[in-house]
Amino acid sequence: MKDWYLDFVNMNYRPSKSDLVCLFRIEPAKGITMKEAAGRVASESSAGTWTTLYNLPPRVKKIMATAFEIKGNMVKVAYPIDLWEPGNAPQLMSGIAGNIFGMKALQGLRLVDVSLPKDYLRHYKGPHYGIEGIRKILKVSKRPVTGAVPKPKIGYSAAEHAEIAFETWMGGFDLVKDDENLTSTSFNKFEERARLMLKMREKAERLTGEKKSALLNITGETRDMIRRAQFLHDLGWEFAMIDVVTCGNAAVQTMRDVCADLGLAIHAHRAMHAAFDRVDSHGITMLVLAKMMRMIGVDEIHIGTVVGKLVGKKQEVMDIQKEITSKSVSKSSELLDQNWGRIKPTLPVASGGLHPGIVPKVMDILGDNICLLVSGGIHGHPKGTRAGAKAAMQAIHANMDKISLNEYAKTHKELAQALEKWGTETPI
Ligand code: CAP
Ligand code: MG
Repeated sequence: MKDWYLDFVNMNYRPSKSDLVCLFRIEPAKGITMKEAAGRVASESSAGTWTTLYNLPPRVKKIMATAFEIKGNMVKVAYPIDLWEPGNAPQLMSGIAGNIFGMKALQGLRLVDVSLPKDYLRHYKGPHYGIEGIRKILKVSKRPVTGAVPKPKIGYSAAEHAEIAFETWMGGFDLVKDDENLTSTSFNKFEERARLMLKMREKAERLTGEKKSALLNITGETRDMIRRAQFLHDLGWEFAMIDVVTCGNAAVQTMRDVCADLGLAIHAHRAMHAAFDRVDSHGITMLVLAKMMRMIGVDEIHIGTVVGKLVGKKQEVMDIQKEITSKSVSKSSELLDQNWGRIKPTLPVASGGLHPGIVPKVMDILGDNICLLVSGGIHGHPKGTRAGAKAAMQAIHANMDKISLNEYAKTHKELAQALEKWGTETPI
């Protein structure tokens, strides 16, 4: 059947400065050449369709995408800027991450990276606070920002939740985070939790002399999120947590401005990301999701730990960290070049299966300019939450002072007790 897919392929094309460029990993279906597959991806994600048409207005030619580089399975596609509505993040994903994933002509397709040109980025504000802003709120300049989720992740009453929060703060942690599936339940209403946590925060700040805060989960229908953000603001909280994948780009765009106006930094949980970023041969990388979230403007986002309980290879996690914290990223085999201009950096969050015994391993890979969430790894401490948080703080200080955990444990009993229980192994 005659088709026009190959009109979307031109190996001599050089992207213009204003083109948005995507890097795809393409696995053609049987009987389809790589060039044809590349043309189909470029066509279906821009101005093409499955058959030749007869009365094309000349404008169509100007917004056709072009597959311009094929190296093995890796294909680069350039998209004219006029294809994209300024400031419309859902529309971008409907294009570069839409129908193309379902084409029968492909056995597998992965959106590996997207290079956002200045002409596109300029319609987004990026993080309101960014890394510097978060550190200023918490008065933590050098070490990792620390936090924990009460565990089990759901089931406590608001009062029980607040009690655990107090213990976590008294153990030296900066933040207490709601879990991704805790919003407002019959046994733990959002408003009651936010009020009771406030009382405990004030008590912990008085007793420790340290700044404490919380990542209260406002996830829900957007109007509920606006109401909850307003409620947090009225109580004097400084952060709001959003499950950005289940809420969607549009809601995150709305909440970026609502939270900025209310003086709330956004903590982005990425629950559901592994539904599309886990399988190398198909889906969308966490790198792309993290770039979209920095562009829209979350202040911190989970990127993985490499050594914890959840998937995330070392190179991948380090690439994501580089991408959300740098002013610009130069291209490599897996990365496109990216200039972030005036968009502030987003703080990487490492969480998932961490305990004091493996905190140094995470810091050795990701450094100190991160938010470390250690949850089961403090509540499971033999002497309880407060001792667990102390043990995690001791592990952080040991690493920053370049002292081995075993050495440090000789004079820090909470760390010794944690090592006794968990050693330095990774939980599965
Ligand atoms: C971690 C966690 C986080 C995961 C999310 C959980 O708890 O609260 O949601 O870290 O994964 O529910 O498992 P633990 P990621 O510290 O007790 O494991 O950070 O990779 O998005
Ligand atoms: Mg969780």
